[in-house]
Amino acid sequence: MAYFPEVASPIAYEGRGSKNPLAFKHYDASKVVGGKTMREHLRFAVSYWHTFKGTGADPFGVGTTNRPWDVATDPMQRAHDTMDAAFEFFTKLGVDYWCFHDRDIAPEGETFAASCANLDEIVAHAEAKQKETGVKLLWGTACLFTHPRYQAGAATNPDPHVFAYAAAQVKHAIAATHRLGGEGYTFWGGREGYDTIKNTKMQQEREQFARLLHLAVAYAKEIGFTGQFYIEPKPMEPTKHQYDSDTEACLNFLREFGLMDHLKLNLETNHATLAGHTMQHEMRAAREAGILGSIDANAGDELIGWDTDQFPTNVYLTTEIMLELLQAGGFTTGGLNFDAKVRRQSHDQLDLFYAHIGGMDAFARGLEIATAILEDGRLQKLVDDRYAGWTTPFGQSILTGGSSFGELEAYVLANGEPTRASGRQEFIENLINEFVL
Ligand code: XLS
Ligand code: NI
Ligand code: NI
Repeated sequence: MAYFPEVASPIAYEGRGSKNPLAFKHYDASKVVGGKTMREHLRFAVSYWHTFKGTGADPFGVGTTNRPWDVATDPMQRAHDTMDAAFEFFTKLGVDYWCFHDRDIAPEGETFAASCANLDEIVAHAEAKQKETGVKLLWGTACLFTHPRYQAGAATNPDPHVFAYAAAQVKHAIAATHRLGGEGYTFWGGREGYDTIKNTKMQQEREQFARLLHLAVAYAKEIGFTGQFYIEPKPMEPTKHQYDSDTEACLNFLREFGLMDHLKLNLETNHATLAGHTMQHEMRAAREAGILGSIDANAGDELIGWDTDQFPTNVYLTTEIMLELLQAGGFTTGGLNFDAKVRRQSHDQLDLFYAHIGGMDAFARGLEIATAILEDGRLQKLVDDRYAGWTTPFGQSILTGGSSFGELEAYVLANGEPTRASGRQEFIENLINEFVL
């Protein structure tokens, strides 16, 4: 059975002039931009939880979607139907990757063993679908935040019994990811933080979280899983505070617990803005520390203060993201995962296509614009010129520890007041608009 009968054939690239809402205007998979095809640069993934399991429910209202794959009375039948719908969607959209949580694809059973058996059965189905379609797994993860047992966190729970449960669940989720040839595995600590600091041992909980990650690294080695592990920073929501609140907090955590060699970051746009940063800031901090791994592509709302996970359509934003990504040398194991959901009123099947097509086009344009800005070179030259003093013998001697306070004082006495240089912010913004407009 076809779940998306309105979309008869794979979405095609029709170019700028096209008025067909089911066609790409900018994303041309095989077009070469800066030495690589768009497909190789962008590595798009669809997230299973929003696109196939999202109901449209929000804190004020029930679900609004009516999905034909979610109707069978038996939950395992629904899980199989959903997997069929998902692979029909991936192939019609023309993406190469997908991402999932264990509990998105298979329902929790009566016991832990029953949950694992459910997962194994559905993973076998997914494996067959991947083989049939060539679609690959970007990353897998475990849902450690929905079930009531995790109300006080998973790895960071005050009860070691819950830690053990989380560890057992992560073990199976890594095994499932490995079986599906996943290129990565993500840790997003939804409840790995606190609701109130007044009942919390913060350092104890941070140590517990590090333990879980070390155990995961050891298990990956044991089973030969060579995919990349990622931490996905988020400052809050559902908890008041999450320990992996932003790139710099994660860096401190990874360094403190000896995990720098084992994990990179999966950065999400709406999480960056919740943390009071831009996505470009988060990417810059990760890139310069060598831990920029993957991206959850979405966008927040300027006025709504929660993780609205909207589809990214703002070309200025995608340009900033692609500028950082290109300067990092592009993805290796990571990709652009649309961790985004259609709005509550966009409840029919076609909306899922419109949303993803728009996101893919916005990133394709962002890629072209960012490539042009970098090839032009004027922006980089402005920045390099701004710091040119640090490349002189005088600047270098400061950086390499060759000058004392006394020598610097002598320099100032001899050379007087520094000349101030303009930061040229407006000039730079206009320069970027030369390419965007
Ligand atoms: C929630 C997170 C989540 C992770 C995967 O805010 O973005 O969707 O990406 O657990
Ligand atoms: Ni995410
Ligand atoms: Ni999110």
